[in-house]
Amino acid sequence: EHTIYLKDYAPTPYRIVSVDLDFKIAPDTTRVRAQLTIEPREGTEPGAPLALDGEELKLEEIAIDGAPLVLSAYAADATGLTVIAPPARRFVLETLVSITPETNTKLMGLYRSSDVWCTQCEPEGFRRITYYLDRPDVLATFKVRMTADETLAPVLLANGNLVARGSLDNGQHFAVWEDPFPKPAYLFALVAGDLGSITDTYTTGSGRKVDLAIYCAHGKEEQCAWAMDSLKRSMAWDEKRFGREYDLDVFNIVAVSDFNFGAMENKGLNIFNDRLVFAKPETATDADYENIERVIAHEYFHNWTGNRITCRDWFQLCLKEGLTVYRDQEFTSDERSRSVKRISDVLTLRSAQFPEDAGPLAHPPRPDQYREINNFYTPTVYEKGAEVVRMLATLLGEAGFRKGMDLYFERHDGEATTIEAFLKVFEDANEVDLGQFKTWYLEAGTPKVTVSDTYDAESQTYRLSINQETAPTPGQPEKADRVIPVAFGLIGPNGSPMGWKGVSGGEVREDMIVLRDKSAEMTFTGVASKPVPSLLRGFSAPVNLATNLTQNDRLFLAQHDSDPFNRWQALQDVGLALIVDAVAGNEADEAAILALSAAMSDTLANNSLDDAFKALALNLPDEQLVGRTIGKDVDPAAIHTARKALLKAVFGPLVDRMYTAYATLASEAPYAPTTEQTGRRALRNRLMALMVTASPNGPALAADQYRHATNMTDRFAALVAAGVAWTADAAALLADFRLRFAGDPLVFDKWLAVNARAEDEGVLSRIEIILDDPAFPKNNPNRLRSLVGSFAMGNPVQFTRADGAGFRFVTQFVADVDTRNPQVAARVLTGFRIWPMLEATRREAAREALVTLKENENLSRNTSDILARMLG
Ligand code: B3K
Ligand code: ZN
Repeated sequence: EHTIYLKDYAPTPYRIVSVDLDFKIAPDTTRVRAQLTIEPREGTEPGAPLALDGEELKLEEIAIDGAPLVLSAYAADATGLTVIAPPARRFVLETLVSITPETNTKLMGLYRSSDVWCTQCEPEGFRRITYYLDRPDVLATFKVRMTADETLAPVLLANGNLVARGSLDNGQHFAVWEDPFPKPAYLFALVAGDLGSITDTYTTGSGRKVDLAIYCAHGKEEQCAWAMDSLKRSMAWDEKRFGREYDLDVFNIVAVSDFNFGAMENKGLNIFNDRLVFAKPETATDADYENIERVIAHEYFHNWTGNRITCRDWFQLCLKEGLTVYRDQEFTSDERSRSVKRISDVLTLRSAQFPEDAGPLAHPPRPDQYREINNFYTPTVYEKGAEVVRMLATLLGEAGFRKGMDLYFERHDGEATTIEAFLKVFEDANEVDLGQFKTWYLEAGTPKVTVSDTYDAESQTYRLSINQETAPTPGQPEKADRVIPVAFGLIGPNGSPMGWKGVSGGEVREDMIVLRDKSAEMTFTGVASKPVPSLLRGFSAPVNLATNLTQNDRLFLAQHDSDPFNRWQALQDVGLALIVDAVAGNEADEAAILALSAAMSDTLANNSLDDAFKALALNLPDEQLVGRTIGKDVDPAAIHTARKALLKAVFGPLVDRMYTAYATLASEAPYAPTTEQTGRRALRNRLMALMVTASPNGPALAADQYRHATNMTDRFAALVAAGVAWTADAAALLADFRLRFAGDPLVFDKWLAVNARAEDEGVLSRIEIILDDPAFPKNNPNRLRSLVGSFAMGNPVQFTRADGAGFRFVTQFVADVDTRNPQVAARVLTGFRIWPMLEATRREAAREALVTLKENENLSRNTSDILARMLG
């Protein structure tokens, strides 16, 4: 069995000091000549074998220091090349291999996307380009020469700075790029093709002038302006907030149409999925604009957290990913609204990471074993990784956190390092012990924090009892107690913050309880009247919170809490309790429903709240959250019905008010992706969606908005509302949408996603018809994920149909796609992670579909790894 363990980590016996690559790029076959300057590390046994990684390479020549190797001096197989007894000194290993990018449907290594040659190397793609020590702790400088036909590939790009270019005979030309910063092979990149571009410049604080360019398919140049604007703001922000400047003279971004992931932070040459670059008001939504801004920032921030300081091994992936997500979250918070960003991030965490943590694929942010590293680019490594960094910042305070970060850059620049080294800089800079904190990195699972309170009027004492519990996860039956920062406040009967004289029984800072033990009993003295506690403000830790608060307490918080996150949370909690109750078949708590309706009405009317906040507040928790709260024997259809009924009960009485607000929020201003406009559209479209459910006139309103919209945000919001609810005109609107934007693949993705999310019974057969169309692009990850990924992850009722048809459709799709692109297949399959929680009929149907898939003997390592863990 091919399992890799963290405990087995050892440095390679040889170092690669520098790399000289010569690419002869041509249709069908590309030849790569590599000259690797290699030396034994200290302590390496003289003549110890040198084992290089290599996959799908055809070796044509091999030499050491210019002398060809005899056959008995090396061995090559499907996974690599071994030089049996290399010199016990520095030497140059030269290989010539041929590769075929045109047949590379895995999209790892060098491949072709719409005629452009491009690369994706993280994590293990470089070994599909040449023989190499393809692991992140081998850092070398790279010089890259590329030759190609001048007409087919007028643009030739690689990492670093351009040092030479020129014309050759036979219509060929060449370019030479040099990257002075030693880097691991996963950051290597190359692009060759016929591309358009936009350019700009940025001058760093210390006066370095950086040439910026975004390359794209011809005709899309104007759609790159927002990405460029986002890039310049990101560069300025990293200087201001973290003191980090850019370090090369050029920064290039290339947008390609076929890409397994969102984007890639290759040194000086970021390669992007084009959906995260292109934007214009007619075809991109506000959410698209925000996403582009976020990902451009994220990849740029990797230049310091990922590239200058990289990971020692792939177990440390969250060292760069969690930290960089934290940094991009902070960027968006500073550029836009901090509280709105926090709520959206928590929504993402709860919908993407919490289910992972609660299911068969649960793993710690820093795993200690893997079979296929591609399966660990997960919400846990990314989003939970960011939460862990955020907790550090919360516990140390902004200044203490910054001191640690400064030390991190100072101490580890140029290194491939570990989570231990990361924690150590915060310990050293702040003189604290983070030994217990480290548990967050090492253990999977979402802790449950339970709080209850009592008040004694006579002695004016208030008691809070708090405890933590983390359920077992696969391979981790025992859980240690964690350090949990619980930001909090007490609110008095008049709605104002309330103080106390003394507190004992726990670690309480001004506005934060730090729970370190299994439980704590805190006594606050001098508390004049019974307060309502506001707990876990700003979602100060990634936990599930259970309290003894009544529905009235929550409604009180929704009105009075000074923490916007908890105001939002309080409303959600009231709704959650009502849905859970309804699913359990309990009689409806009419008083609470009325009160929630009134609170929603107040929220809508409140002039001190901004529109984006209201858009998030005027909602009920999503169905999957309800399912997880119920926890076992879940019936997604029953949840769907209960939630819809509650939406009607809460928002039905408000339809007139909502319509008035909807009309008032209309705007004639020309589209701009500003925070103000975005918030306004978000609220207006939220109201429209609510009316589709809660008012008989809603469907007509959506259709009307669809037809008259002047930007994609409004048009798409109407399409989603109609399409998901599958209103009477949904099919007509979808048909119009498809025709209106025929020829724009990114808009086609939107169309696919709405089709996939329709909640009616007919959805599955419609998806099958779309997929079976011979013209459907069966190898493009964006198309596949928009259709089948959206179905498996975003249509819980139809995916989990009791007859098992949804499950079977997805496993059959996975088996088919797996033969061409294992990464896409494995990712779609993770949609099954909720199966153990389902009620018996659905659970059995899911299990059967998975077991049938397992009978397939040719599954990729990616898919069989997910499948094996899924079945436990
Ligand atoms: N580091 C890349 C992810 C590459 C994924 C490979 N399966 C993008 C990012 O997180 O910035
Ligand atoms: Zn990243």
